[in-house]
Formats: sequence, structure tokens, C-alpha cells
Amino acid sequence: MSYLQKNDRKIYNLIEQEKRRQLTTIRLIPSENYVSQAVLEAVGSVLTNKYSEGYAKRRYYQGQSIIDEIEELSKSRAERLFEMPHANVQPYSGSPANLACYLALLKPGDTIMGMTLTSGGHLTHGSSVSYTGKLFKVVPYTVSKETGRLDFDEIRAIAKKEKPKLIIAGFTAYPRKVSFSSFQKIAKEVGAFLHADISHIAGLVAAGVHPSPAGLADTVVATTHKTLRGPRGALILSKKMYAKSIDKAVFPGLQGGPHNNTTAAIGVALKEASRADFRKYAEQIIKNAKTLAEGLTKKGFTLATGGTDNHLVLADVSTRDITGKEAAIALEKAGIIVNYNTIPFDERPPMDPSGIRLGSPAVTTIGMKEAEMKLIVKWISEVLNNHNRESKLRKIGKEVAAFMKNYQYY
Ligand code: DSN
Repeated sequence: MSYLQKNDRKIYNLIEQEKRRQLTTIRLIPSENYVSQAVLEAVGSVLTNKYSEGYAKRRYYQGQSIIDEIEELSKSRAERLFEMPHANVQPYSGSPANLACYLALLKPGDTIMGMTLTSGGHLTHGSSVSYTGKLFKVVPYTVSKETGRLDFDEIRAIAKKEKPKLIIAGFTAYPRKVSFSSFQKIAKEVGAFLHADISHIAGLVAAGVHPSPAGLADTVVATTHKTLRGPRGALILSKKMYAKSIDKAVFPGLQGGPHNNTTAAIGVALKEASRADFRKYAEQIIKNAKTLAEGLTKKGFTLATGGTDNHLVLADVSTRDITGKEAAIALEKAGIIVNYNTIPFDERPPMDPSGIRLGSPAVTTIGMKEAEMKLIVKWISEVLNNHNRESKLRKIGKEVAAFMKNYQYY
């Protein structure tokens, strides 16, 4: 970044500081990752200079021969990898991608059914503070109070009573495999569209270590920067019959020009995700998350659903007489980065809930395995037992920084 260094030392220095932060802390936020150098290069390329409103061969600006090829390449890679007949790779991120699917399939005032935000849904699944909660009548579902898992009898009962036009199978804090076939049966019974938001698990689905919604969901949204390990962006996959309405909803319905540098970087990430080593990475993500879960359970933490079979773990820290926010702040002081999160049926507010959410994708990318997860559990437990002792947190922080010297990814 020699030009940036010369032309804008302040921004250059801040980027260098953030790089250092990413390389010296243990990053356990389940929706974050480290992209490859190849993805970074595509994001930082001259493609950012070009406007391309429209789609290949149907653009509103001249000079598109190369951009058309790039977009078509990324689109076909997405269709092949996820085995769905149509992909749109233009959405700026997951929220506009979800909105585009609703715009394509629904009318304002229609009923949608999604998981409540506090049980692990997403703002754009109909939360009252999101525009989706104002535009549609929302029928929420949650998880079983006993098991913390999806309760398909309950979901079916709600769907039969409320007759939603669209059911959303999508989660940001659900640590178990999702049965898209169970959702599809219910959607079929009540005549609803099935929309799958696989943003968190896209990399696991692509690698074949999590069931796929292909052939079951009418529309599928995946952000590209979580387990899929690409640039910040999103893609929509759909059945052929919805291709036109999805494309129209993305542009001109919601967006203007696509971010061509991101489109290319998505293509690069999709190629990486089709390689054999990506499957190994996805398998290791699950092994690492399971090791974190087992270790935390042994240390006496209560986990949502009692464990995990994907990339994330949701731990109730209230047993340590500490809130999720206090835990996340103490962990950061020791160089361990998580996010505080509500647990299902949390009695505390989202700004200071009872839980922390941890994930294994980023640490797996930089080469950590089960032994390292055990060490991380030890540090987490020590931090939470000593969250008021600044000197202890600093001491653990030094151990973490020394440990991270072995994982200089960039
Ligand atoms: N904000 C994302 C997450 O961290 O789960 C969801 O979009």
C-alpha cells in the first residue's frame, strides 16, 4: 500500500493498526473471517472505477465488455457451487438481498414468518425495528424452551393458523443443523414461499458439511463474507421461475450500480470454495466449534441447545455472575474478541444480554485446530473468573499476543 502510505498517512496508519489488531487477537465472532490475499486484491482493483447499472448485455452505460464477463463468471460459479439454477451476485449485502427477495415475492401487508431476533433470527426477518417489520405483518416463531432447538410441530401449528405468504428459514445465532426439508414441507402444506437465509452457514453448505436448501427453498440469500470467506457482499440464489423478478427487485427495484470490484472478489472466493481444501476448512470449523462447546461445558457454562453442530456456540455467562456485555469487554481486554448476544428467552435486554456468541471460522482459516481451541477455552474461563482484575486480564492478554505470533496470516 505504498501509494496510500504516501498520500494519506492517517488512513494508512489506521488500516495498519486494524491489520495488527486482526493478527494479534483471537477473533471468535462467528460472522467474521480472514479473506485470502487474492480476494483482497480483487476488492482493491480498478473495477471500482466502473458503473454498470443493469445486467450483462443489458446495461445503461457503455464500456461493459469486461464487466459483463466478470459478472457472468461469478454468477455461474455461484450457480454451480450451490447447485441452484439462478444467481444474482449484485446485492450490496445480506439486508438488501433479503429485501430484494421480499420485493420479488410479496406485497406490502402480506404476512411473513421468521425467527424472532432475540432467539437468533435477523433484523430483516421481520423485526419490529427493521423496515421489514413495518412493511409486512410478521408472525414470529422461536425455539423450544426445553431444548433450545427448532420445534417443527410448533412452527407448523403457527404456519397453519397464520397462513403466512412466506416462511424464512434463516438464523444468526442458531448452533444446530437446519432441516430445510422440514421447513419446505410446512411451507408446501400452507402454500407459502420458502426463503432460506444461509448467510452464516454458506461456507458449510458450499462444502457439503451442512444440508443445502437447493431444490427446497424458492429463494436463498447468502452473504459472502462469513463462513464463505469472500468480500463483504451477498448473493441471491433462486428457482428459475423467480429469476426475472429477483433480478428486477435487485436492480432497479432496490439498488443502483453493482460494486464490480466486489463482484469479482465474490467470484474469486467462490472458486476458492470449490476446491478440496475448502471442504477440509469447513470440516475443521465444525470440529473446532465442537471443541469450544465441549470445553466451555466442562468449565460449567450453559450453552444454547447444549452444544453445536455448526460454526457457532452461544454461551450463557450469567452463571459467572457477569452479563454478556461485561464478559465481551473483559475478553477484549485479554485479546479475545467475541460479541455479546441474547440467548433464547433472555430476560436481559439486547444491549446487555446474558450471553456471548463465539465462532470458529476465522481461527480455523488461520490454521488453528482442536488443541488451540482447548487453550482458548482455558483463557476464556480464566478471564470470566477474573473479569474485574485488570492485572490478570493484562497478563492473559500478553499470553494471547505471544500465541498469536504463530498465526500471522497476512
Ligand atoms: N451481523 C451479522 C452477524 O454478525 O450475525 C448478521 O448479519
